[in-house]
Amino acid sequence: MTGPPGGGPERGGAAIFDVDGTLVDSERHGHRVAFNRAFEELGLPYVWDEDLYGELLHVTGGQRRIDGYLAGQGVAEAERNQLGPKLHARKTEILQQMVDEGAVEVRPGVTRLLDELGAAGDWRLAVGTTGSRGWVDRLLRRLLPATTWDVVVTGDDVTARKPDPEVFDVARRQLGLPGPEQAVVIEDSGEGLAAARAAGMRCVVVVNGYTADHDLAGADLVLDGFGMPGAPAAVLADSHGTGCEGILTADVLRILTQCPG
Ligand code: XBP
Ligand code: MG
Repeated sequence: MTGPPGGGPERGGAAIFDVDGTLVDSERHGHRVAFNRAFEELGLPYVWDEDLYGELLHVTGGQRRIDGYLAGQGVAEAERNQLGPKLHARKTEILQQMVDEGAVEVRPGVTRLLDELGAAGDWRLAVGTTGSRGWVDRLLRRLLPATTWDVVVTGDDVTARKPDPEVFDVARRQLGLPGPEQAVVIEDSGEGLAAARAAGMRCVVVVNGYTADHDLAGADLVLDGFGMPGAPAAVLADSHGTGCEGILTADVLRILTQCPG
């Protein structure tokens, strides 16, 4: 692969991908449906509609999301401590089933970018998600079988959730990167962006229907999709002048890992 346009660096770095909303469009018709089915199975009266779920998504981590919601419904802490883990475990099983049934889809352009990074031969690939290992591994195996991940960090491997940077700090350590500047994070949300920035990493945000109105100040590049040849995404912000024309490529990521400051 020749060097990127604009005389960018020859060597790649590490690309750390968020999962929900980034690699896959998993929230509106995936997790949200799984939560509602778990509520119904346990005889609870709760239904998270699409608008309410968009608000609840600001609480990262499904178990925390359930706990915060139940607290808001006036459920006492002792009962929440019983009910929350049970609900979340069942929801995770339901989501795994939904993944197996093809209910969750990879976002357009993701496979193209991952193939490009793999073919370049000098990129390390990682996942940094708040989601549970229970479904993450299964989803990566089933939906992105051609991608070899050097590191996969999930919500089960950290104590704090995004916007805390722990998930990306752990990914950097496991990748053996000397510093955060060799890594570029690809995220979909304000919480993910804040976590990446707190970890000292460059961050590309690929917004989706739930995150287009998030506070994305400080993102190094913002797109409304990964883009495909002939079907570029909209470039919503390009603070380093990468020259990205709506298709997120390995070259664009390469340039971002070398931007000063
Ligand atoms: C998004 C999340 C996750 C999912 C639900 O994670 O906050 O909690 O909404 O998955 P990310 P779990 O964008 O970091 O991938 O119920 O397994 O947490
Ligand atoms: Mg996300």
